[in-house]
Amino acid sequence: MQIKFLTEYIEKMKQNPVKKVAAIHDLSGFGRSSLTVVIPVLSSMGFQVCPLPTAVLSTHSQFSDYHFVDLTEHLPHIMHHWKSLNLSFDAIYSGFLGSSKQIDMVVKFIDDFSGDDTIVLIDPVLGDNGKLYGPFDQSMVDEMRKLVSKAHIITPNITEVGLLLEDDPLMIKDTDDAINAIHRLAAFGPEIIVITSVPDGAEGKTSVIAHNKNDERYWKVPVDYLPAAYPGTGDTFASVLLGCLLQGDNLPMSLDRAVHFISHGVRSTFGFSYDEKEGILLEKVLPTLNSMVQINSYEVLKHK
Ligand code: PXL
Repeated sequence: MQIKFLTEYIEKMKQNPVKKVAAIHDLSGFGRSSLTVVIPVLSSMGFQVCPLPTAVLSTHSQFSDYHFVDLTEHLPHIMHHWKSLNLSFDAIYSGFLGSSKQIDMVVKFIDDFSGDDTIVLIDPVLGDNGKLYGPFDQSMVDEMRKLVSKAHIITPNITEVGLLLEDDPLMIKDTDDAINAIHRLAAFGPEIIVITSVPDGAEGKTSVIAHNKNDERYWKVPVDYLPAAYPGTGDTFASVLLGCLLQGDNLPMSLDRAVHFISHGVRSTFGFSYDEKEGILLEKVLPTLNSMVQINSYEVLKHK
């Protein structure tokens, strides 16, 4: 009986010994964002990352004069080849897209490459600090709402929430504003909404606020704020969050691990006078990703 079980187990493992994540993001050669953080984070958490690159850039768009190669026309060919290989993924995870035309392609990707248990995480990358990112225009915002409605989980920052809701990109000033925004975003359909960089009433704090429609609970993870803005931390945060969920952690533990990993990365970098545009010193903190959680700060919020 046990031998039969083990044989069946090994047979099953052979089909998918390592979970696969389709990562639909750009490849920026310098500056630690998108695929250059998504791949190391998820690989070191034990997952195979299969990149579907949306654009190739010399650097992310916070540098000036970057070179941008839009890969929109190549996406259908890559998808066609992957389909012929009968691929499916344990997670489909999108971030920065090369053009608004790619949204319909990513919607099709989700329909074509999801299995029964596939997690769909959409990071609706649109902007930060109250502004759209340089390469985008309003069509990206309008199309992004479609993609958000296909997600199980979304991870917007406060600017992206304002843009998605056609509201002031600086509308979220505290936890209550974030909860109100979550009510409005829930109408788009995602089960789990995670809002990052929410200002916290407490002096010198910032929070992640999250809601799970299924159990109707709200979570808050506060962390000390440092006066620095490192591009790519949203990508790192969403990657760690996804990795924790794929490893089987519950939502608040996953939020805790992701928030405190970023905080550790920011502190490790802030101590040097390092050019913020280059991102956090990910390589210094990556090995801590799989160590036991040392700091916990999640709170459950009482809410009607
Ligand atoms: O981290 C978001 C991001 C991803 N990719 C590119 C970016 C940015 C933010 O600036 O420019 C190319």
